[in-house]
Amino acid sequence: MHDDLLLAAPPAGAARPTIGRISGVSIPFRRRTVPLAVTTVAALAAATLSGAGPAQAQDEAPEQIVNGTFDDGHAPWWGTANITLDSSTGQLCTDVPGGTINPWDVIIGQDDVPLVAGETYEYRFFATATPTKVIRALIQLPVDPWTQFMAANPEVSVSGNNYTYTFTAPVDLPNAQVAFQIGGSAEPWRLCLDDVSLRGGAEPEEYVPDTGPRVRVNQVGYLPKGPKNATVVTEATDPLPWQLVDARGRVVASGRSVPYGLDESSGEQVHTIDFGRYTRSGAGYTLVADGETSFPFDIGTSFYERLRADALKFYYTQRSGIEILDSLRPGYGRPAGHVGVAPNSGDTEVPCQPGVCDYTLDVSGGWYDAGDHGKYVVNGGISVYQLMSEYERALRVGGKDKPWLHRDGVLDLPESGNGLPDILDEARWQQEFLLTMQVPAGQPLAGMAHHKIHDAAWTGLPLLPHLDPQLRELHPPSTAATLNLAATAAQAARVFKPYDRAFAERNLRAARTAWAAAKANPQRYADPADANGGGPYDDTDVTDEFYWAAAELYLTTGEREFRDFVLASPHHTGDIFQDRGFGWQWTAPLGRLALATGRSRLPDRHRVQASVVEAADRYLTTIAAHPYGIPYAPDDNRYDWGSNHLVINNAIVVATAFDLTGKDRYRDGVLQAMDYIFGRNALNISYVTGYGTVSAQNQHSRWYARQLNPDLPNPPRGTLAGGPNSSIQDPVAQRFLAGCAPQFCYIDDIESWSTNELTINWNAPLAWIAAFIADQGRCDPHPGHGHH
Ligand code: 9MR
Repeated sequence: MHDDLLLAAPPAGAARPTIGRISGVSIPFRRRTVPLAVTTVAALAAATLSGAGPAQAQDEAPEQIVNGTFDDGHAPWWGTANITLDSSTGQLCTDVPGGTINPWDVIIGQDDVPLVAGETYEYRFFATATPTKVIRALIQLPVDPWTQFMAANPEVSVSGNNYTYTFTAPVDLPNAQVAFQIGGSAEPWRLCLDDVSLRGGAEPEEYVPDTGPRVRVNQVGYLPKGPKNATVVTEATDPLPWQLVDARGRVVASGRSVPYGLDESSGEQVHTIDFGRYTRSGAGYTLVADGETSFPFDIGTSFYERLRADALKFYYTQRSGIEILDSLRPGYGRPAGHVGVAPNSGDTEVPCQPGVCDYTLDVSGGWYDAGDHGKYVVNGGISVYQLMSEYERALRVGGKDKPWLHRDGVLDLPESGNGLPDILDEARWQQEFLLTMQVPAGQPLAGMAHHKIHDAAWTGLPLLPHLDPQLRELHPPSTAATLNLAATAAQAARVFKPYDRAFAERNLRAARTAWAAAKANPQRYADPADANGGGPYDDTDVTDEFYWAAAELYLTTGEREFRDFVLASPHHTGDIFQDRGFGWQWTAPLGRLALATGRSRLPDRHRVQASVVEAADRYLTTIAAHPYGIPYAPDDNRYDWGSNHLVINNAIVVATAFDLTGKDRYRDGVLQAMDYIFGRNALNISYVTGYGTVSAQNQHSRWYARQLNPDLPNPPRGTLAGGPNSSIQDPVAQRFLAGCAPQFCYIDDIESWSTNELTINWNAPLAWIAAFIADQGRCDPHPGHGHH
């Protein structure tokens, strides 16, 4: 892969038009004029009365805003105490002070705007900003919880734009608030508003994602000797001719598509194309079929080598408690977060929630979980665990050369050069934090782990970590967190042993203490309602965590207690590799995979290995039956929160089968799963930032919040988005995606936290699988087999 292909603007004709800009909205989607037949009852009524079409009807719907033209002063508009409103020019202007933190630190508003439930409104305004700024335009409840009925984040330019939004009021309310939240800028700037209007009876808007060419490929690339598949969205019933075209425009291969019919994961009719017989490396290929030309892609190997580094480097800028150096990750430098420096209140001396404990702990360090500033032991644990597993895999399959993963300095971390492989430096940053979450000796529940530490209340976006003013609290210890700590600490004990005996021993002691504490308190579950300011991560079945922890303790110590526990667990022989994959709530597969690959004298080790291969065979069947080649097809046709990492975790089971057997079909299954992640999907999007012509770039995060503040960066290259989630729990997804077929339940908007967040537990499988595939590109075609 050529760097410039990934970084530069896409070739002419390939770029996705940002049609939404026409109406001043900068997310890439089209507003489609809704045919009269499907307009709302309210709009139809207005149209009938006036005898005109819907467009005219909305102009004639009553105006709800008082004095939106500012021709004669600006009453009843108000501003916060830190600004002065000036309407002397016929617009409403104000100088916005710099040095505020939150959007709501500076507001211009109007109160007492009536809304009628079920009525659809059109909200318009004109705005200029000097210099350009992202503002928040809201129509909301005027009191706590400030429920937003309309929320937009337009980027306002110096020359100005007209903005238009429609929404349907969910409630009757005599006194809604129209608010422009304009705080949060370090520098002062100037805003002017004009023609602010809210009229009832507008047409509802329909969101149509811009899915680009109907020929769907892995936008990053295919391995020369790997499978090469594509999908075409088409109503055609007969096979279609296709051509593979190289960068110079020559047809280098051709054939016919295979009609599939209706794909239930997308609700669309599709064909598949297999061009795997073509094996020549190169950049800038396209695939042509049904009059459409795919986004360009490469045939090569280097992109996975870059991804294994980028996906791991993600963790550096998620670090808490340390300054992020711009020299190590250009564009991402920021002060240390939560080191006990105001306005932070943590994490060096964190109290418990009231009534939970009467000590404080220094729990600084570790990684922020996701787009929030919380740190959660169960999720943080599985994440560091998968990183250490990636390292352990490299130890097993290393081959003749020193594996890349074992080198010091490949990730450019502050610790690079200390003699430890960089991946272990990064893992240690998190593992040290996890150890601090253990209840100290002498305290009630000593040896258990606090479930989590996070803000006492949810904060808004954007908010850099060091500016978070919320009280931080430790939450009650849980059995799940305790076992998660036992598992990772047991693993860390063997992984770090050759490098740092003392650290290894500290981990093993912590693991044993945690195991004993969990056995003494086997059913302390996290409260599902404990979800203010952070996620609950609740789980009422921890038998799988017991199995996983026992497996890790056994692999490290070889002791009989742990072996017997493993052999007696129902998860040791149960059918644990599910369609829906695995994650923080379902950890039995972590134990089984570890036992299948780790060195031990486990009596039924061969059966355990066979169970992994059987599961991989089932995922291969799922891939083969799927027109997008996805190893994830839940029975109920509903995609889960973070579905992309479940796809990749299933691919890890398949990759493990490759390591156990050396059979190409498993490696090929893994590559097909990655085709889906890199753009062979219904939305034609690569879910990894910076990889592919169109990639996710607005993942929900308080500090990579460029969509809200152009002075902040997008997430770094190599960041995985959560992906389609059928339950669409957030307001943006609910507004735009209602009724979505599974693959369409995703929107690359920073406010869509249920479909578009980034997390440490989603990037971990991405890093693991990228390293696995990068290994396949080496001269030795089968670095993996021969270890059973
Ligand atoms: O990834 C988590 C998902 O499995 C849960 O269904 C969801 C609701 O509890 O929470 C997700 O985790 C979020 C956590 O609660 C808070 N930090 C961000 C996480 C990713 O969205």
